[in-house]
Amino acid sequence: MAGTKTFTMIKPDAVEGGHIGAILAKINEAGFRIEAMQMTQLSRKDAEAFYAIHKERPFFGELVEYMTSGPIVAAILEKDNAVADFRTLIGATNPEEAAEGTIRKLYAKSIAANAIHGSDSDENAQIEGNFFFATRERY
Ligand code: IDP
Ligand code: MG
Repeated sequence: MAGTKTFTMIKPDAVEGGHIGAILAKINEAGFRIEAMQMTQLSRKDAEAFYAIHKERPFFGELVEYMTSGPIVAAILEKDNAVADFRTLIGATNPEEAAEGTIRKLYAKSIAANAIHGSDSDENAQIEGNFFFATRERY
């Protein structure tokens, strides 16, 4: 059965562009409840750990540079079928391929600076949520 939680980050380009409010409104309008939220800036060590799964990919260095370039907003979101429904709401990784009306289509600048993160599985949603919000029992 699909889980009820996912994890997101509003990425540095979208924070810098002034899109936090519009993106949170879309998230709420799509039926997600915000369970935890924090604005923070990732250190290099944080970004390398969060994206460790991508460390062999050619864009890893660029990804870490970008994700540490400014503040992000991390949040745990709750809704039925949260992971899949949130991936639909944010759209494809490459904004040029993202569907009309998706958050990436509206706000992403490039495949790297693509405005928002969404967990890709229930297991990763739990790991990623705990990465930021492990001081309290949430799962
Ligand atoms: P996802 O965020 O849609 O799940 P992933 O393939 O997991 O996409 O990649 C993680 C992040 O790495 C992307 O959101 C994007 O910021 C960055 N990224 C992915 N592919 C590329 C690329 O080809 N060039 C530069 N950055 C990339
Ligand atoms: Mg991914």
